[in-house]
Amino acid sequence: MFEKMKGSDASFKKMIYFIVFAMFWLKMTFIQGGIFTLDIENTNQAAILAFNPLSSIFFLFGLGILIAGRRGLLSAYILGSILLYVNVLFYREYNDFITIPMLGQVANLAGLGGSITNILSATDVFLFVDVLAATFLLIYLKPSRFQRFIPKRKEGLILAIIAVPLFLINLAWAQTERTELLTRAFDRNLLVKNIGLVDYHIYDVVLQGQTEMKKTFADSNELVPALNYLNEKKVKPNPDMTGVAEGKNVIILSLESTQTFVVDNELHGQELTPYFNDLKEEGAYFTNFYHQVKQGRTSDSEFMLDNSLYGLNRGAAFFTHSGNEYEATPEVIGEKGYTTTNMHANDKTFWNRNVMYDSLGYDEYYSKEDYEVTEEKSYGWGYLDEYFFSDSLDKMEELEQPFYNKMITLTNHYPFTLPEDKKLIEEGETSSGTLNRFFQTIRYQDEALKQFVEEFKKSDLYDDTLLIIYGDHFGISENHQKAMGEYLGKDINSYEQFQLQRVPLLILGEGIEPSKYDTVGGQIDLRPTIMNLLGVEDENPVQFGHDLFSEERKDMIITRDGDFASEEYVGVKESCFDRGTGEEVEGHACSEGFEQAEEELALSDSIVYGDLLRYLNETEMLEEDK
Ligand code: GP9
Ligand code: MN
Repeated sequence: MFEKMKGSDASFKKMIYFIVFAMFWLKMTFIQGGIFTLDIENTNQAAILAFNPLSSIFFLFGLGILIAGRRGLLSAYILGSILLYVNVLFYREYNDFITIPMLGQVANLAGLGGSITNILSATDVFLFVDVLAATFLLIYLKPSRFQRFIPKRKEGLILAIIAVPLFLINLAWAQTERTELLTRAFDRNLLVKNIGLVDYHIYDVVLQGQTEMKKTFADSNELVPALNYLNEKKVKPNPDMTGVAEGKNVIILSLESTQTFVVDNELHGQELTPYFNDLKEEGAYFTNFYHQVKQGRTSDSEFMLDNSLYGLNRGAAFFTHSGNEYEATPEVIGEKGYTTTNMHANDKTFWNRNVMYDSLGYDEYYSKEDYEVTEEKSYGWGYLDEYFFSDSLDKMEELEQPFYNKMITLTNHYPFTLPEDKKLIEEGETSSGTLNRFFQTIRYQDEALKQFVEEFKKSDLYDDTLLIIYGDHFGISENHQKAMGEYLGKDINSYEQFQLQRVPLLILGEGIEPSKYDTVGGQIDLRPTIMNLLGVEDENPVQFGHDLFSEERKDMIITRDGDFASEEYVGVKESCFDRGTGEEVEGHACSEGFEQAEEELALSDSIVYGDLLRYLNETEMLEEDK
């Protein structure tokens, strides 16, 4: 056949290109579709998966040719194959894809000893058959026999350039399934599923590059403005609350998409959260507590909870800054003898939690693989809350005490769907299906909460545990303002929209007097509040929150958008409102608040982007020397 082709050099060349490209495409498609479990849910997703290797193949092979012609193409083929295979091995062991910060774990693969045989499979040789074929085509078919198969550098350049529109098409197509795919920096399964494994690595390199640049140019002096600012704003925690929960276990229960407006509210004459409505009377309940998350959603709330630093404006710090140095709650109380854990029945890679929890100093993460997740016990996003709760209680009873355990529910997540037999209330009747269903999942979550708290109260843990329940962020976005207005019976202007960002916060435990607090605060304040209750001296001065019980506290909460609520005002998108009445007031009344918001967010960003906590000890020593 090749002999015949000899006459037509151009078509011969095209054929070689075609075979080489097609072999790699087939292999990538097989690995992505057959070895990785990427949960392809519909034909559009399957088509994206089949399309996404193309841009990387053009880029990789084009670059190879551009650098070193025919040999460059072969080198690219071999290197690309190795990259795929290392990921296959890594995936089998960790059920995850390699990131640059995780390269250390790739090295561990070599040291796995006995278990390396578990991740190697005899059929893996088929993943290299094509490498032999490519070597034969590109090396042994000597130019002397086929004079004209000599790829030109220029061709390499053209191929690499073609990769750009291919990638843009891929991205636009993927966005039909997932909006803001790259900026929201979702979990790696989603990235690989949508842009393919090789492009995912390129993305990871770019992300890492940006991070490193910011870090490289940072120095310890940059921490000083933040330290000064925080020193100035410092307030004394409430001494009456100091140590009321000393030595106790802590359960932080993060309720998915739970907003304050559902509390003590009804639909069709039925309470949406009957259990929580009663439970809140048993502890300290905060009525003006806000979420402060942005694109990182749940992960941002976790970031604030443990660091008292703001999340980022773009992307999720959990994803982009998991390699930073932190001095987070788990690390601090871990040193005081606490066992620190997370329980959440989702994939451990979601929000990069498996990596970030290590950075924050958690001892253990019980993720989906640690729960008995079956089809019957799952719906929508996965494991139904009722089962998550009962399994988690069993796990907690086994933990070494005292423990600090964060639990994150899942069922009340967009698109808010439930099996028929779990619907305890009729759908809503507003113009938004999303809001109508949200009422049902909220009601379900409350029932699951009831089962959990009642069981927990009967357990031995109850007397020795502080239970902190909060909503992670909104469930109903601005897009459903009209429907929300229909339900609440009022117009939702920007003030009302801001007030809808309140999420419940309830602190329950011995020593916590049942009371309602109208303090204005947010997730950034959780850490100092918890530390004070535990009586732990938290020496990390870089915290933007303040004890919610503090008498000295100035009412203030700043959102990631730079909006704020203070004791008197709510400042939203440059408009100013009286916080109590919601009346719009003169803009200058809010100038001070906006300025503080801007300054505070910039300082927090400088710390995260510059990885400045690594200089903490150094800077403190300098301060002491003065
Ligand atoms: C996923 C869960 C939901 O594990 O935390 O994430 P979200 O989309 O709410 O950030
Ligand atoms: Mn969430």
